[in-house]
Amino acid sequence: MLLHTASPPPPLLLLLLLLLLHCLASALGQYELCKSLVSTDEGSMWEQYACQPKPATMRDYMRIRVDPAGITCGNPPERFCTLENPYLCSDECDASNPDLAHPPQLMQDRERNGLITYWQTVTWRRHPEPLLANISMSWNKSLELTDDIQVTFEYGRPTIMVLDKSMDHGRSWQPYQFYADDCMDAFNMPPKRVRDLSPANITRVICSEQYSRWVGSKNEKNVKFEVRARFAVFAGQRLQNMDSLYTRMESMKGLRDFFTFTNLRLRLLRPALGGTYVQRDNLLKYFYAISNIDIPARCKCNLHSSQCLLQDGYLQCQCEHNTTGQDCQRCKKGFKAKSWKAGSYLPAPNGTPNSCTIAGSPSGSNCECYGHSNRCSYIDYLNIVTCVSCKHNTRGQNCQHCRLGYFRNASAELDDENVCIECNCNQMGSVHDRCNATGFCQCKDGAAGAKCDDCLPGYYWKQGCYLNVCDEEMLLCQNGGTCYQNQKCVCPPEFKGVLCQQSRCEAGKECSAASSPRLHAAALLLCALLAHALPTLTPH
Ligand SMILES: *[C@@H]1O[C@H](CO)[C@@H](O)[C@H](O)[C@H]1NC(C)=O
Ligand SMILES: *[C@@H]1O[C@H](CO)[C@@H](O)[C@H](O)[C@H]1NC(C)=O
Ligand SMILES: *[C@@H]1O[C@H](CO)[C@@H](O)[C@H](O)[C@H]1NC(C)=O
Ligand SMILES: *[C@@H]1O[C@H](CO)[C@@H](O)[C@H](O)[C@H]1NC(C)=O
Ligand SMILES: *[C@@H]1O[C@H](CO)[C@@H](O)[C@H](O)[C@H]1NC(C)=O
Ligand SMILES: *[C@@H]1O[C@H](CO)[C@@H](O)[C@H](O)[C@H]1NC(C)=O
Ligand SMILES: [Ca+2]
Repeated sequence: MLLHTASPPPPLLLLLLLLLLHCLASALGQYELCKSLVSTDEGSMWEQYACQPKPATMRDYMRIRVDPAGITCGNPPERFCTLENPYLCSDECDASNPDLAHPPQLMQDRERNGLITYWQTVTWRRHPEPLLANISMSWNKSLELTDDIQVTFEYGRPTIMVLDKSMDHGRSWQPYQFYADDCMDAFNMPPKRVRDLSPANITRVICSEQYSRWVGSKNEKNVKFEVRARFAVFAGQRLQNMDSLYTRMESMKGLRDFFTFTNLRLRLLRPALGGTYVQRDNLLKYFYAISNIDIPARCKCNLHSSQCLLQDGYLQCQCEHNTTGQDCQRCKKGFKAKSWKAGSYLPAPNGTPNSCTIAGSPSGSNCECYGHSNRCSYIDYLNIVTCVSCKHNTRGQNCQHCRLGYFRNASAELDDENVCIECNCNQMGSVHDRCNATGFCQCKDGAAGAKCDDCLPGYYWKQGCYLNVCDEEMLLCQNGGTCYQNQKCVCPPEFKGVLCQQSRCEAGKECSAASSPRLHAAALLLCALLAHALPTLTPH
């Protein structure tokens, strides 16, 4: 590709190289080349660049789903009218007749010969119950918008609608933009246009009235989600300064994510009315019909791939830079000398590839550290190479073990930043702060549970586990005593002992007069007897 056979002085060579690269980049469009073979005095070598796939029409790859069941018209067949001429009710929808059916796939087909094909819902015959429909689009792939989303409505645009997006394959959703003919009324949001947004709040979710007002069903069919206008805030009106946009993508938190999605969803909440109110005597003119959904986007490959191909029915980045994964979001096996990083748009024009490096390459020094260390050192007297300052709570020659006090997450890869989980042993209940390979701590006597923060039966917790002094089964407090938190019996005044088993009068001492009257009497009797016996026992 780039061949330099002569040998000009190095700075000039570098300059020429940069110049050529710049020409190449502008000829191809920016970031379209992941690498090129450069020949130097020492032989040819690959140069690596940040790269991304070309934008594509993602309509061709989307899976579309319409809810609720039965919202698509034609089963049973029905008639519908038009807003402009409500008494012209000649159109018919019949799911069983291919010429009269309006199934969801007509939102993503390629229309030929100017013939418009569209998905259509049932009419609003159940008015005033709302006419609701969801259109969910999924790709099973992270994508980045490159231009406006455009949804084409036949027979009028909805008066209320929400565009949602998901970045995690539909597990969680967030609103992308609200659309209404009256934003305050529909969503309690002030109406905004993208041009009202400043660079700092360009990722704000707004409610737009621009695409929901009635202008006639033929005059304006499109509802847009403006991407171009948002790009223009940084790149200029004609997007002539894309470098500036790419710089922002790197520096402004949330900007790239704003354009990223795996799923989209249109929530249609109220159809076009053709005026301000619903005419109850002709509900057959209210319905939704969509002929096309355009989604210009590119595969998100983290700047590690310039190609994204359909494989086994799904889009897949063709990863370079020794990365792998659907989005090139991991280093390939054996290339984990340092942590994975996305490529960077900076510095312009070619960016930084942030390639994964082979265990054995100079920066890896023949020592795999699973991405937990960037440095290795050679220990002379042991004749080994070892990773230095393992991070992420790892240790060992290859950072392949967890530090004491941590254990390995068995379901995480060894190069995962979170592979080591803190043992979290309870200080009071455990012998020490280390745990075994499944996270179990070593408990002191009486303690239990994986973290030793619990007690065995027969023990109570008080900054550690102690044997029960009393309980409700074996170690009952006696003589009316009550057991306080398994720690002690609270005895009535005249008893003592651990279980209140001992009378305070026993052994004849400390028997106060106020104690038990019955005992008191017995004691008196004993004294009397003794007094009586005393003279006879006394030796004369
Ligand atoms: C559309 O999706 C939203 C969010 O999941 C859900 O609450 C709503 O019930 C759905 N509407 C229909 C008509 O299926
Ligand atoms: C998504 O795509 C991946 C391959 O890229 C495939 O393994 C997986 O099964 C797909 N998921 C779904 C839900 O289809
Ligand atoms: C965006 O910021 C500008 C000025 O910084 C402000 O005038 C405008 O109201 C903000 N827009 C939104 C939607 O908050
Ligand atoms: C990726 O690994 C291959 C060997 O499999 C090597 O030839 C190539 O130079 C590596 N690329 C980068 C960017 O490190
Ligand atoms: C262990 O790793 C898996 C895979 O990365 C992750 O889903 C899980 O949450 C991790 N478990 C814990 C306890 O961190
Ligand atoms: C860790 O200790 C627990 C409880 O003693 C035990 O069930 C488990 O098998 C141990 N795990 C390993 C890997 O030794
Ligand atoms: Ca169509």
